This record gives sequence, C-alpha cells and structure tokens, in this order.
Amino acid sequence: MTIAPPPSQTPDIPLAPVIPAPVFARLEEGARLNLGSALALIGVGCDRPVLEAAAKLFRSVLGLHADIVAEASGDRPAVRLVVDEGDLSAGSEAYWIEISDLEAVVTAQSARGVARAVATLAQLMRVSDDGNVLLPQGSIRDEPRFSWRGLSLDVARSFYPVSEVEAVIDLCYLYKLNVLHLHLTDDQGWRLEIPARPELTDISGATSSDGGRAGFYTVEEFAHLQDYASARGITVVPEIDLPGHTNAATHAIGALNPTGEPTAAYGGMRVGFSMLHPDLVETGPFISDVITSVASQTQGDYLHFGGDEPLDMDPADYSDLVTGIYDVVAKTGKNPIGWQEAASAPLPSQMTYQFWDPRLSGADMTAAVEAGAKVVLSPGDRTYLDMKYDSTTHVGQDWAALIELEDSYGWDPASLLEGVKEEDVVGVEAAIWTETIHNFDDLTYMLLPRLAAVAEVGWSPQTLRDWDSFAQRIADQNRVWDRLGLRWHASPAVNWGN
Ligand code: TNX
Repeated sequence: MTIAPPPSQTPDIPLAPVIPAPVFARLEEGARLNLGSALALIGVGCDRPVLEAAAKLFRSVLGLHADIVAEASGDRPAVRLVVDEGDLSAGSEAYWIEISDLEAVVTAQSARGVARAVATLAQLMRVSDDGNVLLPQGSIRDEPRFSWRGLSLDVARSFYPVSEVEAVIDLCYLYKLNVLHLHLTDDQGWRLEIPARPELTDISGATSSDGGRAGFYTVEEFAHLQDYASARGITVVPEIDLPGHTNAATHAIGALNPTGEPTAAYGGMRVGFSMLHPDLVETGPFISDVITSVASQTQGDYLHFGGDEPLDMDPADYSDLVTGIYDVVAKTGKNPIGWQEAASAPLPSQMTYQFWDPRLSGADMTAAVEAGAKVVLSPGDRTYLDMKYDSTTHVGQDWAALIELEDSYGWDPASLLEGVKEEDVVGVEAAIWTETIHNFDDLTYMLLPRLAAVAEVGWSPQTLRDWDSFAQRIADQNRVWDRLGLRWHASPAVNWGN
C-alpha cells in the first residue's frame, strides 16, 4: 500500500471539528455511521497494547464500553485499525480514515499513525440520545508538519506519581503530541532511581519545592511509563539537568562539592546557583554512572542533558563539563539534546538545541544551526504553560509573559527566530515547570486549553492555522475534559458552548 500525500484542504471545505486541524478532511453533513452502544475495535497488524490504548481512550472520552474483537460478528459495524507498512514515503505518523455507513477504516504505516487516527476518531465520535456511538461519514488524510511535538513536565520541583503522569500521557495522545519530556532532576529533587547511586533517590527523592510533593520512579515504574507512552505513539525523553541545576545531586553526594560536605536541601525558586566542578575526582564517575544508567533505561533515541542557566559558573568550566557530558551521552548511542545555552560549548553539529529564553541573545544557537544543528522550539512567552494566564491566575509565574490561549496559538515556528528556518526546526514543545504547581488539578488547569494550541502549532500546516477556526473547535473540547474530570481554564476569548 502507498499512502499518497494528502490533497490540500480548500476554503470551501469546512475544517473537521478536530484539534489539531487535519491536513485534509471531507465529512458528510448528515450521514452517520452508527457503531451501536458497545464499540467494536478490530486490529490488523496492530499490537495488543496499541488496541488496548485505543479502547481505553474511546471508553474514557465517550463514557461507553469499547471492546477489541477478532472480527465483527454478522454485520456489526466496527472501527478497523490497519497497519500496512507499504511505502514509507509518507512518514510514520501519516494516516487515512474512511468512514462509510458500514465501518470506519484506519490505515497507517505504523502504530504511531494508528495512534494519531485514534485521536481523530475519539474527537469525532458522539453519543446519540439513545446511547449509540456515531461518526460522520467521509474521508480524512492527515500527517504532521513537524516530527517532534512535545510536552516537558517538571517532576523534579514537584513530583507527579505514575497514575498522574499516565493521565498527562492520555492528554498528549488526544492531541497527537509524540514526546513526553520528563525533567527528572533539579535543585529541589531527584526523581529517577539510579541503581549504582542509590543515595540520589534515598536522599533527594524525599525533597521537593516548598509545598510540592516528593517521590521518585523506580526502574520498573520508569519502564512502565515508557510502555504506557509507547502504546500511544509517544516517546519519553528523560532529562538529567547538568552541570547546573544540580543541588539534588550535591545534597545527596557530598564528594561532588569542594568542601566534601553535602549541600543543604533547597525548596526555593532561585535558579543558577548550583553546579558540578570539573576538577573534583568524583565528578566524572558521577556523570558517567548517571548517564549510562539513564541511557540503558531509556527506550527512545534521545537523552536530554539540560545545560541551562549556568549563571554562577565559570564559562570555561561550563564549556568543559558540557563537552564531556555530550561525549558520555553520545557514547551510549543516544542522541544528545540540551537547552539553548549549551550552544556556547564547542559541540558537534549533529546536536539538537531546545530554545526557551527569548531574553538571551541566541547568537550561539543560531551559529550552531548554521553549522547543521537542529532546534526544538519552546519559546517561554508562548509555550511555557507554567506562565499565568492573567495577573489573577492562582498559581504559576510571569517572568516570560502572561500567556492566554491566543498567545500560545498565534505563532509560526518557521519565522519565530531570525536564522532558524522551517527545515532547521525539528518541532515544538510546551513546558510546565512546577515550582508553584503542586497538584494534578492545578497542573491540568495550566495545561488546558493551552496544550491543545501548541499541539496544533506543531501538527497543522500553517495555511490551515486560523484563530477563529481554532476558537470554535476548542469550544467543544471542554465536553471531553469535563467527562475526564479535568480542571481547565475558561479562556475569555472562547465562547465555551457546553
Ligand atoms: C526557567 S526553562 C528554567 C526553569 C524554571 C522555569 C520557570 C529552563 C531551561 N530553565 O528552571 O523552572 O524557567 O518558568
């Protein structure tokens, strides 16, 4: 099978009520496929966990039963999910959906493409008054603009247990994000078990930001989270923040400090004061133990080593350490990624930088891009979802901006930064930092609705990006958030219907 590139949506065809907007959708006005009151799912070439993830999403979004069946009995209508590896030219997340009066058929070249189609179907399904699942008849052809569409979750300042991270993964799944970046270490806590260095989690797994929760993921829990994400076409990118933001490490291991003594636990909001020291004998073995362990625990291709805010660090020490850390990561076979400041070190050109701070000059990163490096865009004034919506928001910060829904939505990755073109951009990533966000309700309140806006920035072609259309389509999503019991913010520029 060949999945041809999708035709373009033309202005006379209304956009489907789906976020992110699909590249092409032609849905019938009145004609519906009636799937009955217990949804039947059939997989062809699709692994069991992928089908189970789909069934769970349909169940939670619709409040109705969905089961996985081998074949539909009689002429019971079903949703058929088909992986057909065929010609790979369309990219692994592309999918087709054809909905007739008999069945809904999804075709994709990979389980990831199927996962994206499932998200589209979950948003298109409605439950009729008599309890049947309905889908509009028609066709959809879709594929992402960027290959990296992420959310960075800071579990270091405030810990989020496995069940809550699963719920965050479910939201990423619903909006077709494919990267969950976990910020696992910082000054306030260390959240991933490193078997060779048990003191990291024994001591700094028990600390957090003031008012936040402590805890850590065991090796088994981290593996489980990655499996859970993978069934939804999502890759976990772990971040170990080095060589600054390291107070959790220096609090647990005194030998990382010139005094030989552990630093005090830190629960405040300051950044940039903690660091590793290149001249101490313990520093190299520590970096290598941690990175080697994290790499061996990581299913995905990327490992994030941080590199941000070396504010109090000698620039030569910073550059030495970052270069060394890059080499250790690269030796594990993982692709290194770091925050934009890492571009001040002489790193190889196959590096990926994550842009975040519009206040910094960015000249080093732009020069690195010119030499061939790639960029993930997380502009603080657009995609930092720990920024307050307005001055009255009860949690969050405002150093980058106050960010309403239209601000998260209204930008184009291809023209955000001088010297960074569309082809230099791997994708976009929202980030939520948790110095002030200490529980799940506050977390989803800050994510929703803005996460859906960033998802559309990363997925949909710029030609389909339109605030009025988005505002209309988002106005329907609170139906889903309410059913899931998630707290969300009613952005005033949207006419929330339900
Ligand atoms: C900047 S983003 C940071 C984080 C803070 C965040 C708060 C980045 C690379 N550094 O350490 O948590 O601002 O908004």
